[in-house]
Amino acid sequence: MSTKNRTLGEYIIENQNSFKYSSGELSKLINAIRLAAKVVNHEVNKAGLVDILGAAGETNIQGEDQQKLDVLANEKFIQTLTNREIVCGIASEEEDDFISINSNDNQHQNKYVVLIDPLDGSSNIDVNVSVGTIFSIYRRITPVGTPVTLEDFLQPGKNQVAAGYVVYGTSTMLVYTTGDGVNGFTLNPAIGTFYLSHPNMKFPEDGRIYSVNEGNYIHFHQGVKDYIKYCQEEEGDRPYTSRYIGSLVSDFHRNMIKGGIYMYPKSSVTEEGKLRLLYECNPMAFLAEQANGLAIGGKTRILDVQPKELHQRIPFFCGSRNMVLKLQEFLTKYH
Ligand code: P6P
Repeated sequence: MSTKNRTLGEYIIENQNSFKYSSGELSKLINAIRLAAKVVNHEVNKAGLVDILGAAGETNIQGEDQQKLDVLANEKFIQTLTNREIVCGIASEEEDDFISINSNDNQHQNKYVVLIDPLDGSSNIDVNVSVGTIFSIYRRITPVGTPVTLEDFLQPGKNQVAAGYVVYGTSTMLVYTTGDGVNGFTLNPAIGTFYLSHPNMKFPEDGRIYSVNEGNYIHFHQGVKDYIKYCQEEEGDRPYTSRYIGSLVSDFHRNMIKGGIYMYPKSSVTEEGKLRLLYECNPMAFLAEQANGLAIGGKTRILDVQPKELHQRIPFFCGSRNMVLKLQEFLTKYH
């Protein structure tokens, strides 16, 4: 079947058998995420029209003001995944602890756990800048038929069976991998259908865009400072262009299409960095490597890191292979 005009539903069915664990459950899981993405997209697109903006009056475990859309997106994804009885557990940026899913008749028989950042970049909501949803999927490691445990969520990123994001931008896209490359699907809002618009997405090996919050420059470690100065020097194809949206999904998506590097380093203020390993860095790192890019926490490959707690943070550098390798040269100079 030609890839032209293929819908996400058709793509999932056609590729179900190529997935080594194909039992249909993962397909149902991706379909559930597709539905939740459409519901959240509808709310995000009308956010300015109804009184849904502004903080919901509560703070999450990160100590961040929860925007009402954060709360809504979190509820929609949890509700959709729970109702379809496909997962045995869910962890979310917006939930202090993981949620064990067990309906009366299936007694923990499902084998996947999902970790989500339901609305990343939510501080951009009130200023009408793109935001995104990030998801990460693992097979549980404790026995099926028993309640899910924290161990099922604290797996290294290399164990992921699928990962992806939804970017609610000038158009809404669902971009995901099941370990066999990265494909992007664009929503036609008129009919509520995602179409394959970006087959086999790849990071260009080189890029000329660097994405970092330079307002934190004075707090960065010397290797990061030296790399930023390297990007700004006049030599060869430099100086590069600085582009920073403040929304990981949007910066990542642009860099994957055009080439570039995204950096959220640790600093003297945020000693572990800001981004969360389990539901931000690991899924984006899986996508990056599936798209011929790289993702490191400094000297280490993100996907090799053994998590210790649900909401742990990690420094994050991700994007075009040769840009990440050049940065790593600067980082290792001081360690
Ligand atoms: P800062 C959004 O809160 C987020 O987690 C990422 O999406 C984004 O890249 C980063 O934090 C922005 O953080 O400190 O630069 O505002």
